[in-house]
Amino acid sequence: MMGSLARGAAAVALAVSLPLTVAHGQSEEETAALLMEIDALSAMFQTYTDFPWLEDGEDASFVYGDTKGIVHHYVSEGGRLRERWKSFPLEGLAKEVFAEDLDGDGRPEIIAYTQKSRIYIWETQKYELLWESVDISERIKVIQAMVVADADRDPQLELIVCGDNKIHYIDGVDYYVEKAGRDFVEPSMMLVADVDNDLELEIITNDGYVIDTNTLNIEWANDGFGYPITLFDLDNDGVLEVVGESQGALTFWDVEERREIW
Ligand SMILES: [Ca+2]
Ligand SMILES: [Ca+2]
Ligand SMILES: [Ca+2]
Ligand SMILES: [Ca+2]
Repeated sequence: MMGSLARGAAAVALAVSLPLTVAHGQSEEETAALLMEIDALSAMFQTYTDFPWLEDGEDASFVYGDTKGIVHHYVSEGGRLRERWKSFPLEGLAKEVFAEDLDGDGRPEIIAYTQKSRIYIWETQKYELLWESVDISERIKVIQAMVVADADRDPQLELIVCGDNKIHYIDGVDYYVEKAGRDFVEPSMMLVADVDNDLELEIITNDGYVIDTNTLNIEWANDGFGYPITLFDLDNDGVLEVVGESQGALTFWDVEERREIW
């Protein structure tokens, strides 16, 4: 019973982490075949993200970083995959890729960071490089994890970076470090959500910390949430629980009540 719940929840977690955009008007078989193809790719590449913008005629769109340090943007038209763009070889292999609208014009930018702590941002009309973090890479030697979210009081998205074991906010429009925390954390994955129902967002690091998004101080800590982590409202009370996997089993934490609930 435990096993089937764990599998079900894992499927939910996977669906949450891969919100594919598939257009209407395709046959079910075409869609199924395409999804299988994309699933195979997403399983192969850790550095994979859905691209939440479709041009006319496109059924699906995603971005991945390959094992040679090149980022690719693939689209599917009529059930066929086509590479729309690829980057130059990055300084280091991409550790993670994101597609988020940083400048608020409706169209996502492609964001990648590498094992050599270099961050790249491209716009996606002409794929011009908007930023390469040469200065910040001199200051931050190792980027452990990144998440893109609007976590502070300015209306734009921030790049929330754990670099050299401290949380940093990098402005998503002007690309400077606007805030840095002092508490030591060591995540390989982070999430941003209101997990304690105080109407303020928290940063959740998979190594077990819940961090205030204003002060960047640790609010609560446990021995670790596991890896990967995701969010799921298990008890259906409208507040997300933190879900983490360790050694094949899922654990759910209610951060509001500061306890494990499953
Ligand atoms: Ca944009
Ligand atoms: Ca913001
Ligand atoms: Ca909160
Ligand atoms: Ca809940």
